[in-house]
Amino acid sequence: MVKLLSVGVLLMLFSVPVLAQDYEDHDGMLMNHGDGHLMDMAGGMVMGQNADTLPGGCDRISETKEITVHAGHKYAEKFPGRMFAFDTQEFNFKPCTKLTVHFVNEDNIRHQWMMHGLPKYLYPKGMFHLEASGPSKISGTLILPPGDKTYLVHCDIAQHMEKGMKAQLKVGKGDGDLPSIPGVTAYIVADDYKATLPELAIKAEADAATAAKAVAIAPPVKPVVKAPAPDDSSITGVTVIGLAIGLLISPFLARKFKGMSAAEVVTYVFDLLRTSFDSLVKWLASLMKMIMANKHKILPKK
Ligand SMILES: [Cu+2]
Repeated sequence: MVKLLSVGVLLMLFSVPVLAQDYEDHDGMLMNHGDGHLMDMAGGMVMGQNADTLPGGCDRISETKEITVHAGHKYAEKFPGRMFAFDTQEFNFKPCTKLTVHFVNEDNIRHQWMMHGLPKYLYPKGMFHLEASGPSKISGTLILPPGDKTYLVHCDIAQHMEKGMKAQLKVGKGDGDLPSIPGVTAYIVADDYKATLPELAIKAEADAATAAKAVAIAPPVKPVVKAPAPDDSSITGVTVIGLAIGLLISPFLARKFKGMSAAEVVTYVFDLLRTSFDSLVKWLASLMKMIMANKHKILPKK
């Protein structure tokens, strides 16, 4: 009898988590924080809610649509190598559609349905964002802008997008496709799941053997005659002198350039260079003259 009772208690204990798996509905519990930001204490959040302001360029709401998007690990099973996904990877709506999204998170972790690239004057940070912790449902409404554009929709939790929770929403004809949308566009980093691991290992070994053979067959490469290395000591000397001069004149330059624009500084530097070049030429000319004069003086004596 005690045995039976304990089995009953155990069964009840195990059934509690199963019963608790019901989806929490955030929609009735959300508090409005203004600016289209709604939140509740259970981890539900809506940002960029806009049910009544028309985006610029929309004369009226063209259509009113409602969609339900599911999110969870199980939707990624058909995409090899992915961990999370939405149940839909591509959405298409007419410009100026009033869209209500019911977002159902089916995992025991946090997921988001985050849309980017919306006009920032209407949507804070250009985003419309639904977020739900654990198995739950949350809903939000926005009005899509006019024009043909493709919007990124993803889950922004670290690595969830890279692991597959990524979609695109095309308004009108869209303006192209985004990469790495599971089942829609090619992955930027493609994985190969056609071969099994032992097959891949054999292939890698064969590749390595071929490469080794190619190296053995290739004629010996003539050693390239190296040009004599420039005298390092002279470079060091010049560098040291340059550094010393730089250090000496930098306080003067800093004072000189204070309050000058970049263009003015450049003009000043070029002017300075030109003046120093001129005086260098003059100095060389006079030096030459002096030498020549000396030559003339010396030559007759020889
Ligand atoms: Cu996620």
